[in-house]
This record gives sequence, structure tokens and C-alpha cells, in this order.
Amino acid sequence: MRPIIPDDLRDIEEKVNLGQRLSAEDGMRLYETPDLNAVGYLANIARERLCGNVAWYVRNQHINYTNVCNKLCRFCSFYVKPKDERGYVLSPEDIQKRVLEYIDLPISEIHMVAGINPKLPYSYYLDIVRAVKDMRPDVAVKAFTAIEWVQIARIAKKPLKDVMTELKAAGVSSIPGGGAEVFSDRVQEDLFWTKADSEEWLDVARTAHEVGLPTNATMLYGHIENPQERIDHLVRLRELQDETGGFLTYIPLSFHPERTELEHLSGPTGIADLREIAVGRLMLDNFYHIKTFWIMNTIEISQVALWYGADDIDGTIQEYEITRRSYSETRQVLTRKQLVERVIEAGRDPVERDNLYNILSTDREIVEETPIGIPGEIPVIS
Ligand code: V47
Repeated sequence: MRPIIPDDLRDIEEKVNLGQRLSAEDGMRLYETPDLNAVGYLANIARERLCGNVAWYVRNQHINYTNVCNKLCRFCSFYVKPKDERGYVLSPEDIQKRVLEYIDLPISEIHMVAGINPKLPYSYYLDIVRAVKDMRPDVAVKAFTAIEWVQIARIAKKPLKDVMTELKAAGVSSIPGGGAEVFSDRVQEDLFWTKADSEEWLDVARTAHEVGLPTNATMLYGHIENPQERIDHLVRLRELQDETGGFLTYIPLSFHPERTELEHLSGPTGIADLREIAVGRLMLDNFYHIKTFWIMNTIEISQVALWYGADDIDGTIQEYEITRRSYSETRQVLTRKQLVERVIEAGRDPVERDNLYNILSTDREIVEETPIGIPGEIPVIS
């Protein structure tokens, strides 16, 4: 019978068992080996050592306050250019209406990100955060990708540290991981040349950690990047985490090519998605949480991913617009009961968390709530 770990990965197995750091070269071998199950098995050792059998989830809502963006990223299907008649901007009142749609559900996190709309003044960003907090004082606002933070500081004409401190006082309590894409000048020049480069993205994260705002980290994979670029990305995240300890979670984002300029690409397979979770877990030995974002990975792959290194399955997202419009117009919602049942079916223990991983509930028997969400029309506001 074939051993679980092939001979050529035995040295990596030994390091994983001893809790030793893997080198970039080890990481390349994890990408190159055809034996995905061996990689998953090793990732599960690291995962269970840190997180036991727990699978975290969150009751959350996404609000994308504008689809107008001047960054022209070739992998994105969400944005429209400034002046495009399909562009929208949600006013603080519109945002409160969105929050009201789910006010009866104990959502603990609102994830608020959007395009880079050059027309929005600094006061707008403060207003929309306050609008959410006025409506739902207890909810945690996880807001603005690094790219938005760069824009906010630019429009405010203030140092990043100051706008972060002011928006934190207004109610932002953590920062999502978007905008990192892949830390590669080559990929950046081709796909997102107008956007913050890797140094800037890492600087935003560093500043956030300095002002006491924990952040997530992402990597968008499965387009034109190569394994070496992915390993470089992970190593640079690991280095910053060694320096600050401010990252909460790493989320590999599976590229969806539909209706993007890269539609001719086929996008990652389920096998590639699982490998990315596993390599992330093994390389990022100083990250506690690895998230499988089920909206992009599918709930089925995410169930398996809980055995390939992931300890977080994200949430009962209400409406996800960043990729939703690109491959399906339907809402992507799992009720809390459905999500918990999927986790239990996968053999893990579901634990509801808030945005900082405080435990909110360990219930396994969930009473079905009113179907979550009302498909929201995206208002067109001049
Ligand atoms: O930065 C854009 C990615 C990101 C596509 O922090 C795409 O908990 C796939 O960062 N196919 C924004 N991905 C979303 C994001 C995120 C999502 C969930 C949880 C968290 C978190 C963060 O979405 C962008 C970009 O990398 N993206 N277009 C696409 N076609």
C-alpha cells in the first residue's frame, strides 16, 4: 500500500511534526507534488495542533457601497468606470436601509468594501461607518481594503495613520484582506498596474497593526500567476506577521474569470483550491486562522477544505456582489442552520465567532430562522 506521505516529502513531514518553519523551497515542493492528499494531511496536522476540531463561522453581511472604480483591474467583473451609467453610490441612508433588511438577525459583522470612486470625499467614509454603527451599535464593522485606505488617506490629505485612527473612532474595528492580489511586479503590470503595489499593501497592513486594527490577508490565485510568485507572496505575509502579529486570518481567493477580461482562462479547479488552502496553512505557521471563503470555493469544496488546513468557513453572507454578478445572478446564502449542518456533516465542531474570533455560540441544534435576506436591488444614484 502507498504510504500517506511519499518518501520525497518525508523531510517536510518531519518539520511539520516538530512545528518547524518550512522554507520557500519546501513550499515549492508542496505545489509541485502530484500528491495533494499528502499536502492536505500535513496541513491538517498543523491545523489540528492549533485549532483542534473547531470550524469557525460568522453571521455577516456584505455591503459594497459603490461599484465605481478607476483602477481598471483586469480580473474584476464588479466595477464600472467613473461616468458609466450603471455606476451607483450608496448614501449613508441607503446603507442604513441595507442594514435594516437584516436587523432582526443577530449579525455580528458587516463587511464593507467597494471600488475606488474618486468623487467620494473623506467625510463620506466617516459617514457610512457611523451610519452602520448608529443603526446597529453592536455590530463590528470590517471595512475598506488596503487600496481603499490609500485612497481615503489621499482624499483626506492626511497621513494614513491619522485616517485609520479617525475611522477606528468612528466604528471600524478590523480590516478585510482584499486588494493584495499577488505580490508580483510582473502580475501587477499586466493585471492591476494602477493599484498599490506589494510594498504599499504591506505598509497599509503594518500601519493598521500599529494603530490597533487587526487585518486579514488574501491572495488571488488561479489566473496568470505562477507557484513561485504565490510562495513569495506567502513568505512576505509571514515576514510581516513575524514583525507585527496583527494578521487575523489568511484567505486564498479562487479566481472567477466569468465576465472579466480574463474570461478565456478556466480558473482554478477544486483540487487547486484545496492545495491553496493547504499550502497557506503550512507556510503561514504564524497565522492562527485560514479561511475557506465558501462563496468562491463552493460549500462542497469548503467542507473538504476543513480537513486540508482551513479552520474558518466565513459566514452566512447575505449578498456577495464582487463575483456574484459574474457567474450567477442568484443570492448566495446559507442560513445559519444550513451552514452549521454542513460543518457537522464534515466532522468538525461549528463555533460561531465575531470578527475578532470571540466565541458567540457552540450550538449544534439550530432552529431555522426566517429565510435570510431579501434580494436587494442595487440602486442607481447619481
Ligand atoms: O481584492 C476580485 C478579489 C477581493 C475577483 O477579509 C476576485 O474576510 C475572484 O478580499 N474572482 C475582495 N476574486 C474580497 C476580499 C475578501 C473576501 C472575503 C473575505 C475577506 C476577509 C476578504 O476579491 C479583491 C480581489 O482579490 N476578486 N475579482 C474575481 N473575478
